[in-house]
Amino acid sequence: MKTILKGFIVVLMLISTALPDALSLGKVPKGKTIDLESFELVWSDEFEGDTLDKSKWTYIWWETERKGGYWHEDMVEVRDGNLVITADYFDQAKENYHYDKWKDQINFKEYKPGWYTGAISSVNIYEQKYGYFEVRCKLPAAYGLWSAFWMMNDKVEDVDGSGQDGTEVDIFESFYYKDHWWGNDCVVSGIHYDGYGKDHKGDSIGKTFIENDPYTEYNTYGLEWNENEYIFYLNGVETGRLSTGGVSQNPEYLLLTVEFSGENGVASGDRAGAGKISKTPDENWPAEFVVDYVRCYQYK
Ligand SMILES: [Ca+2]
Ligand SMILES: [Ca+2]
Repeated sequence: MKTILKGFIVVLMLISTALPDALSLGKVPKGKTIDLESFELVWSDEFEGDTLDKSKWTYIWWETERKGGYWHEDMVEVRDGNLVITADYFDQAKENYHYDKWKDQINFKEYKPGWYTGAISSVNIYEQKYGYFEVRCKLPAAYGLWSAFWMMNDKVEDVDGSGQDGTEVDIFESFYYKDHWWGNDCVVSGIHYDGYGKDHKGDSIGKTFIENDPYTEYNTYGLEWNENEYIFYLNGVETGRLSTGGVSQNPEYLLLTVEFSGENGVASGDRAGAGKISKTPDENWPAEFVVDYVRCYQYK
């Protein structure tokens, strides 16, 4: 009996060490609570006032078409203590106000009638390496929307077999898609590195279900990042951790984005079999991504 048990344990150990990370989703112990006492607040935006603080963020305007819609700064507002990114359909193309100041010309695609939403980033303004990063927000709830709080740097595209140069870290992604395995009332957290082509690698902690209604109630989504691992949190409680490919050892900037399912500015009902976009009175348009704050802490 003892020998059989011993053999069984060895087999279990062999299986568990042979399992690729992608299959070990959800196996990580859960429940650690973030201890903010071991951190100090080093950067934040509480979204007070009535305009976006350009000393902290920039609108993402260099990419007009984004999947099934357009990113436009008109869709980004600060009001009632929140950043509000709206998503809606417009019969008339919105005006293109941006030009490339280095080339002195508008050098990107024109806007067209279609689905519009927005995105902001701290790129070229604020980057941080390691610490704890938290957003408090209500998620947009209309079919076809994909909202996210994530981090990047310019090395994410570099292929070196590692994520240590730079990794896209998706603190949360909310896919409000019809008939998709991700489903609603949950978020997904994960990482991507070595670009987005054939060498792309990534990993995910999988789905995290949210107990309250994340579309009408605030929740916090957090990331603790140290030299060894990424630890993801929902309302301050750990949901999973990743270190696949090696953790990024370089500073990264922040992004808050909303996208539509689809490609090349054309909304699609079938991206990954999900996200049919139709503007009917019962489908919550216009939808809003409401962000109370973003706070970045560093280890003391
Ligand atoms: Ca790399
Ligand atoms: Ca606020």
